[in-house]
Amino acid sequence: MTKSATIKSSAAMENTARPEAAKSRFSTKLKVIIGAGAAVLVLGGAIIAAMPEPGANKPATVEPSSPASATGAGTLNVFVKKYNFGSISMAAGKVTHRYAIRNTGMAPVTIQKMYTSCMCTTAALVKGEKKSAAFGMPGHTPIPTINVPMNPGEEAMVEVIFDPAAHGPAGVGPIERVVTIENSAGPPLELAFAATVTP
Ligand SMILES: [Cu+2]
Repeated sequence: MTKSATIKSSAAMENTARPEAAKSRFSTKLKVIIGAGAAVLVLGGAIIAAMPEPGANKPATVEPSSPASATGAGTLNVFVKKYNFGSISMAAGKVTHRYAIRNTGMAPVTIQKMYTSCMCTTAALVKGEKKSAAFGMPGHTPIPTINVPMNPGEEAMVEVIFDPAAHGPAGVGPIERVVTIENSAGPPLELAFAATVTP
C-alpha cells in the first residue's frame, strides 16, 4: 500500500479530515502496524488520542488559536451518548464514567460550557494532561465559560461523577441525569446516564 493510498483510504473511511501532520504520522504508523482497513478506525483514534498536541498543555481558559468559521464546519460527536451504571448502592459511594468526545468535522470547535442536570452530578473535561474543574448544576454552582478548543480529529473525555447518596434516602430507585456541553459547532451536546440506586 502506498503512502498516498493509505491516507486516502483512511480519510474516506472516517469521512473526516485530520491535520496534515497527524495524517502522515498516522499513515506511517499504520504501514508498520497493519494494512487492514477495519483496524484503521480503532488505531487511528487511539494514536491520535495518545499524541501530544500543542494545545493540550495550555490552561483551559486560553482562547482558541483559530476561529471556528475558518474552514467548513466543526462537529462535536460522542462515541457512546448514553451510559448505564446498572445497580449501584449509596453505601458504596460515588461512581465515575468517562465519555469520549471528538471533533469529527473539518473546522475547530470550541467547548464553551459544561454543566449537569442535578447537584448530585459533576462533569469535568479531560483533554491531554489537562483536566478542568468539575462543574455542577446551574444555580447551585457557577458555570464559567471555559473555551477549550478542539481541532478537527481531536478527542477529549468528559468525566462524570455521580453521588448516589446526594439525595438521601429519597434517592433510591431508577435515576437519569444529563450532562450538557455547549459548543461553537451548534446545539449543545447532551450526554446521559442512568442507574438504579439501592441503599
Ligand atoms: Cu441529583
